[in-house]
Amino acid sequence: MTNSFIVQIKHAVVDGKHKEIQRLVQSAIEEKTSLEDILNSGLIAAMDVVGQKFSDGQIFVPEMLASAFTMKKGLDIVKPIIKGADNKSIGTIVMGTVKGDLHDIGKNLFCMMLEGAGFKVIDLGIDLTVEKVVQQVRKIKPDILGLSALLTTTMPEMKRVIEELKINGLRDSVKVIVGGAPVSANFAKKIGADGYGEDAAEAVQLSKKLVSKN
Ligand code: B12
Repeated sequence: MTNSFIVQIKHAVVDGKHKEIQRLVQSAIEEKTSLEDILNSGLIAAMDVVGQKFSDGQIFVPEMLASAFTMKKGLDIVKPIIKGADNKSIGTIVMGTVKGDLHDIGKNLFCMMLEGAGFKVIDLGIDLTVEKVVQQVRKIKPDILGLSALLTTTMPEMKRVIEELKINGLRDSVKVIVGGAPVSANFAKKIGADGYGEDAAEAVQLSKKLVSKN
């Protein structure tokens, strides 16, 4: 069911009303709206509208930035609740957005949900060179490496990372998962990744499955 807070949250993100978003998310939580609804029907649904408006030429980068900023402020309220109490780590995951790509909202959301599920998450950030990713995998020795890309032009970087891991003899020591709006299960298979998650919830399940096979 979509309640009025969800509708207001969605509108606030679409319109970039960053001053209102935290009060709205807080009120929705107080009214016992599920976090899943706040995220999926409110915050995330808003970004789809923003993307469509951008594609249609109704808005431009500054408006998209304002929406992204508002979304992030909304996520800041949800974050401590999702992360929950201190859990014993069920595995280590290194995450990052590939070279040339500055989109990090989806990655950050996935990181939050992984922490909530008990993973130790090391977020390397955005615009990561292949060399930096490989160097961090060598140093941290994570169970999983997660790569995010939101641009069709940056997706090939994921393949480059996998190839470089192979060249450095590290490919068999880490599971590689990929995601982001333009990425698909088919693409993941084609570049030799170990998995793909369409959204953060599915990606957490995938990550759990991958560490349980270790
Ligand atoms: C917000 C936004 C921006 C913000 C980003 C701010 C930020 N800090 O992230 C700003 C304004 C900076 C921006 C800039 C640009 N953007 Co932009 N942006 C978006 C927008 C509207 C929303 C993205 C988003 O946050 N979605 C919400 C999150 C929650 O979803 P998500 O990222 O897909 O993540 C989920 C899953 O994919 C998955 N997931 C994500 N990562 C991972 C990783 C793993 C390992 C796994 C398993 C799962 C997983 O879990 C997440 C949670 O469920 C999209 C449109 C869209 N609907 O995608 C365009 C969009 C991605 N942008 C686009 C474009 C073109 C650009 C620019 C080139 C615009 C320009 N002319 O400058 C620049 C590029 C900058 C760069 N070098 O990266 C295009 C890309 C088109 C294409 N075919 O490549 C889109 C699709 C808009 C459009 N419809 O045209 N953008």
